[in-house]
Amino acid sequence: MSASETEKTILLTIADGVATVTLNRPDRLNSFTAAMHDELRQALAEVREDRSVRCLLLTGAGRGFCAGQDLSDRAVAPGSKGPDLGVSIETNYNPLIRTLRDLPMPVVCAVNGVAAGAGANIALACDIVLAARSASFIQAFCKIGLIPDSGGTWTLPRLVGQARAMALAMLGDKVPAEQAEAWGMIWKAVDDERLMEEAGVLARHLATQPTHGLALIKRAIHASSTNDLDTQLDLERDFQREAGQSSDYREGVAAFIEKRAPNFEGR
Ligand code: T3D
Repeated sequence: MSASETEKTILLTIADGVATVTLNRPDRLNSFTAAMHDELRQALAEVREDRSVRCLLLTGAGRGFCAGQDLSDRAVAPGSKGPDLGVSIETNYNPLIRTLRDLPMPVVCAVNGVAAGAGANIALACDIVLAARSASFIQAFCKIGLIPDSGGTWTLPRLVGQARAMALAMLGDKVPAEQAEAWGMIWKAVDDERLMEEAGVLARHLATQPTHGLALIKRAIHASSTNDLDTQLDLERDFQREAGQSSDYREGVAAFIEKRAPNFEGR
């Protein structure tokens, strides 16, 4: 890593249609400062603007994925009037979760180590989550008198059910990667040394697929969380109509009929 890279709190590389964003404060387990939020916001704006990018891969540098908010980034002295955390959530964490969710492409998360507090819920907000076997997920908020944010109170019960979500949020217990997989919290736990290779293969595969169709799948699955069946059936009709107008749909059908591999352009 070059000297300038060690100073950046966010690293962004783009290759083969995949933007890789690395949280880069390894000595603080990639916990978020205000500056890191700013850099991540800029990086994600760049990803969104770059038409060559068809998949985002999010990971962390060093032994942790992300330990949530950097608890030393602001003064919280006993007896003092606390900071307005609502401002922090409104300015930084909520827009981040909305950006990951609204990005019109698959977002893969490679959880390379512990994911705690907002770090856990940022990972769980991604579309496909792989985790190193040694990684873990901790809803650490309750240990400092806070509540799960970054969508945690919405995402967690939907992924693991209310009983587990409630206990995890109130106890702050560590969920090892294999347990997270068994509970359906994440897609897959993989051997530590294979994590980045496997995540890279997955991200590069997704970047060759019908991106517009995948973006519609993402929106439809998210919408299902709040829609009733009738509303969802109408949404599927509308999205399928839109997908059917894409050149990737025409290419997919042509490739099937001609018994060849499709060449999707993401349009
Ligand atoms: O505040 C707002 O803006 C509202 C939003 C809040 C969102 C949140 O995320 S609140 C929750 C914040 N996060 C936490 O409470 C987690 C705190 N960290 C931990 O509980 C532990 O570090 C872990 C369980 C994640 C990992 O434990 P371990 O034993 O593997 O590592 P460690 O030794 O605790 O941490 C390594 C270093 O990173 C250590 O520094 P040192 O002693 O080597 O100089 C530690 O202080 C530092 N570190 C870890 N997490 C944070 C942190 N420094 C600042 N903030 C952190 N969140």
